Amino acid sequence: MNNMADIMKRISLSTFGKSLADCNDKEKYIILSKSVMEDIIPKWIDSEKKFEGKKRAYYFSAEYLMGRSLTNNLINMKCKSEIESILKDMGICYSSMEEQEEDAGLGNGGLGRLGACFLDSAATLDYPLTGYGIRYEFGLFKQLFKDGFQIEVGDDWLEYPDPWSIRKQSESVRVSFADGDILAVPYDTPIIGYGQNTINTLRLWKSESFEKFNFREFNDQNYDLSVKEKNDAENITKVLYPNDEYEEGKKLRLKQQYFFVSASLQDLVRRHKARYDNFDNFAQLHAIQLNDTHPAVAIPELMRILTEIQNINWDKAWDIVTDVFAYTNHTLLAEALEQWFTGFYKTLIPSVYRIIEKINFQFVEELRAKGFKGCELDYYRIISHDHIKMAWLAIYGSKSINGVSQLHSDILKYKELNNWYKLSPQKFNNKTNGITQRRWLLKSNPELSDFITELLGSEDWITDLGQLKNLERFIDDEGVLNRFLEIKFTKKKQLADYILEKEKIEIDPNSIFDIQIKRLHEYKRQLLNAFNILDLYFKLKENPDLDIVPRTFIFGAKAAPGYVIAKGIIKYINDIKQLINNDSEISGKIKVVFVENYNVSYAERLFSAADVSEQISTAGKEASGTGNMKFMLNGTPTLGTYDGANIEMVKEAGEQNNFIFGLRTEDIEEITQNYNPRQEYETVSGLKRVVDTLIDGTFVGISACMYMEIYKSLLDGTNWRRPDVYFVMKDFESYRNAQQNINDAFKDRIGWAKKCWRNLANAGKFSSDRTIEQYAREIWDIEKVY
Ligand code: NBG
Repeated sequence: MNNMADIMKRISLSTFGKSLADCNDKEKYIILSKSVMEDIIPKWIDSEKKFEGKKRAYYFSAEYLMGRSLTNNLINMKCKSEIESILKDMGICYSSMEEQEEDAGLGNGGLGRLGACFLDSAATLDYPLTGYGIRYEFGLFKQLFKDGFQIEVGDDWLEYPDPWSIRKQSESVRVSFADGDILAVPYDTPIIGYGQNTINTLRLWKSESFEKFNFREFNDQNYDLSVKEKNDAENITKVLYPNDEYEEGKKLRLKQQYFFVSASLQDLVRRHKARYDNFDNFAQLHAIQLNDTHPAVAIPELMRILTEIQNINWDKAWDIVTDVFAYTNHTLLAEALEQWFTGFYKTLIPSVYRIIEKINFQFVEELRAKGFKGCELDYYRIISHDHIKMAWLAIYGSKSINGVSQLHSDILKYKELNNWYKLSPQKFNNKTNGITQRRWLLKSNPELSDFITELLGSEDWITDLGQLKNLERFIDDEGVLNRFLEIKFTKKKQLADYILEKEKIEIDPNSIFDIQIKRLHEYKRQLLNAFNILDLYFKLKENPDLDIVPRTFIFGAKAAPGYVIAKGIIKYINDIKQLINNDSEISGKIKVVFVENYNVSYAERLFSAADVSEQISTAGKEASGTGNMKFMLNGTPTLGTYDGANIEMVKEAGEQNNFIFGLRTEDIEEITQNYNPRQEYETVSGLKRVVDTLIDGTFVGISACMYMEIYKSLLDGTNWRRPDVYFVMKDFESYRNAQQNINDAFKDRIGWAKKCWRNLANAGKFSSDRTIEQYAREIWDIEKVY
């Protein structure tokens, strides 16, 4: 990077109107990022050119959880140390500037982060993949704790302008709703592949009104009305819905979906028409992946554009559409399957609704011709009981449907979507999720990364994670294993310092760091973890000399603001934290931390410092999980159920190097009918004692009501749910045993390091590079362009 210092000085003057020396860290961060952008942009333009005329893939996703960009970009540009030293010469400290960047938190959890990892991998592998989505003005809420309760605060991530995106005003498009037209303005962010050979684009749309200001209303002194249209339009992309694995039938949410999908498709069609005068080759040049059903309205929208605007006949258009789209399913939870009330569609986007009716009609006719009738046929109706089933629409309109781990894809095929599988078996396939090693190892754990490079004698693993397998040869090398343990200790100390600063809790890096970080949901069973902690606490109270390795239990989780039980569980864990951390009698043998505002940047610190990875969902409920892979990549054994990708991870790294417990999917199927958690409650030692803390006054105050609800959900159920639907009580004993095994195994330091090492060495399969290769070859049919 030539003359970086000069560029920064210039940008400092033009952006902030003062000299660099007078700028604060935040301003300096922006100046540096803008300077980096100046370097990227010409390469970005070239990269765009090399894809011209080639088949390209498009990722349609309502969420992208990008986190911070600065360091990641410098790493992928391979110029981080160079920049650091230039800054040092200028008297600027890189790390304090790095901390100034807001996380781009435009996603809820795994689904949005997967999109971000995919973009990184595709660019690194030189695949033409463009991300399309929504530029939310407010991302996922910031979480605060007040007396242990979660409080949500707006995430104003654009308070300072985002230096990584460029507004492309001239490429705006018009999106029509029944109640008026909205302007969709694109903001492009470069996605820099590792080594900078390819720079792809993430294009996010912002909603604006055509009429920014109504002069007549203003003159009539109707000040609110003078900006009403502007405000209404901007509301569409104002805020990300904070629901994870739960769908809310809100009109605004539907508007968001249609808004970004329509804008993106219009963008593709416009570009296509600039080069070709018909659509005969459209499917040969476009593959669109629907990230869950949130963008599934793309299917009727493309039909509408092709038939009503481009005047292509219906059958031909349908052939194009069903050759372009592919759909990824991300959940097995019934409450997360999107259905839209037809009334919303009819009033907001009637022209699209009419197309869905036609698609539904066509499908029903097809099925009738095949001999389907009665309930058998009714099952498949896309519109039924005044609702549109978005998954049905996505499956019918796509050429491919995939789950995100082998278990999940099998459950889809043989159970949840078995009828669809029988209808079109060739559409079904699996694409086990992955994560990018650039962010989740190279960036977040440079210490371990350097060590790996040193041992392997090359950096090839950065773009070919399978190379980690070659670390197996050091499995009996105590020198290596000790170095690994030292590095882990360093990461734990760094985390301990950070937690002291942020959470004001002192933790001991010699204790076992046992970490559960993910969205808060009953099926993920943070409650199981909490019960075991309490059980251990009570045992320590009875016997303060109990021989255990000191443990630090760390949680990080946000609950959807309207999810009462999940919020109750957060409060409960915070209460447990208070009880335990303030009890001098147990002399710090166990500690509990619930980190505030868990996000991508916090995650980077947590994954790399973990000794134990908690992946304890009810078997058959976690579609894949990707946090599990981030721990594994940092050499952390999994304490987990046979669920999602855990199964494949353990297959790679060996069950003996992980701690697997609990019911399996087949057990659950077998016992569900007759399961009565009261039996466990009465007979499993210690269980009643911990469960009763929900109601016996151990924790008092205004949370009592929430706890009563949790208690009842475990023991009594409700009229819409069996007691303990997630089998917390049933799995308690086996979980506790697995925790005891961890305690025992951890004492043998070298034995423990070997388990960690096996996990690290076998994490290669879980690179999102592998996943993207599979999507590219098996679904999108796109080529790398160098
Ligand atoms: C989530 C699943 C995870 C999975 C991610 C990414 C939704 C709807 N699903 O198990 O719960 O890892 O998707 O595929 O957020």
